[in-house]
Amino acid sequence: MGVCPSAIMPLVRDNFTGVLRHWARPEVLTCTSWGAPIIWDGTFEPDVAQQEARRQNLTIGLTVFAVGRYLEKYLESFLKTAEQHFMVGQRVVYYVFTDRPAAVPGVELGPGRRLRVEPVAREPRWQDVSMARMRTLHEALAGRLGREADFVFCLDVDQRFVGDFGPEALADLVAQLHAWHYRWPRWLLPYERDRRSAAALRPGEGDFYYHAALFGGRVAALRALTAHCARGQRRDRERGVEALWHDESHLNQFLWRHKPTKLLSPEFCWAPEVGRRMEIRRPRLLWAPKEYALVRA
Ligand code: 2GW
Ligand code: MN
Repeated sequence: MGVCPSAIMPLVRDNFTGVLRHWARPEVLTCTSWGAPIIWDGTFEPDVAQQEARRQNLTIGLTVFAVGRYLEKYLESFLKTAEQHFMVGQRVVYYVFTDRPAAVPGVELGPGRRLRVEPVAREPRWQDVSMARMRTLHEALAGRLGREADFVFCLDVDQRFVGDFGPEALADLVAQLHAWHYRWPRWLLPYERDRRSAAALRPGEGDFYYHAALFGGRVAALRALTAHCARGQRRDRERGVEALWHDESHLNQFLWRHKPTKLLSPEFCWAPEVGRRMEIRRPRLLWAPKEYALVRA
C-alpha cells in the first residue's frame, strides 16, 4: 500500500476536511501514497466542512437504484435514514432510479431537499441490474442531475444510515474502502485477473480495494468514471466475458488509473458481519444483511 507520507508531511488539508488530524488516529492509515486524505472518525472537523459547503451554496445529489424486489425491501429505510443523516443542513436532491415509479414510498423531506424519480428498464439478470447503473448514471450526469448538482454520491440501496454523513466526505473523486478487504494484502484483493476483461489488473497493480456501494465526486469526474466502467462492461460483453465483481471490478480498474482525491474509511460503509474491530468507531452506513438466497433466486 505504499508509505503514508503523513509522517514527513503532516499537513494534508482540503476545504471540506479542514486540516487532517492524523494524530487523532495513529493506529490507521490516514493518507495515501499520492497524498489523498483517508478520513476516519476524529480526523476531520465536521463544522469546517459544514461552513465551507454552505459558503459554496452547494447542491449535493444522491443517486440510488431500486429495481424489482429491492424497492419494497430497502428503499424506504434508505431514504428515511438519509433524511436523518445525509448532508443535513445542505441542499440535497435524491435521484431514485426504478422500474416502478408509482411504488416509490412517500418520505417526508426536510427543507431544501427534494426527490426525483427516474424510470429505468428492469434487466433480466441481476448482474445486469447492477452493471446497467453505470450507463444510466452516465446519462443522468449529462442531463438534469449533472446540471443541478455540484457533487454526487452514488449508493447501493441495501444499506441504511446510522451516523451523520456530511460534507467532510466531499471531494473531486471519492472512493470507499471495502469493509471486508481493507486489511488484506494487495495480492489477495479480489480484482479481476482475467486479461480478456477490460477490468483486469495485473499482479502488483491496485492501491486499495474499493467498494462500489459508495462512490462520489464532482460531476465531471463521475462522468469520466461512469464512461470508463460502462465502456469496459460493453467491451466485456462483446468478448463474452464478465468481470468477477461486475461494475465493482471496473470501478477498481478506473480508480487504479485515476487516483481518488479522498478515501472514506470503512466506518463510512460498514458491514456488521465483519465483527468487532477496534478501529471502527462510528459507522455512518451499515450494509443490510445479505439475503442472496432470497433476492438472487
Ligand atoms: C442484485 C443482486 C441480486 C438480486 C437483485 C439485485 C438487485 C440490485 C435488484 O434486484 N434490484 C436493484 O435495484 N439492485 C441495485 O443494484 C440496488 O441498488 C443494489 O444495491 C445494487 C447492487 O446490488 P446488491 O446490493 O445486491 O449487490 P452487493 O451488495 O453484493 O454489491 C456489490 O457488488 C455489486 C456487483 O456484484 C455492485 O458492485 C455493488 O455496488 C457492490 O456493493
Ligand atoms: Mn449492496
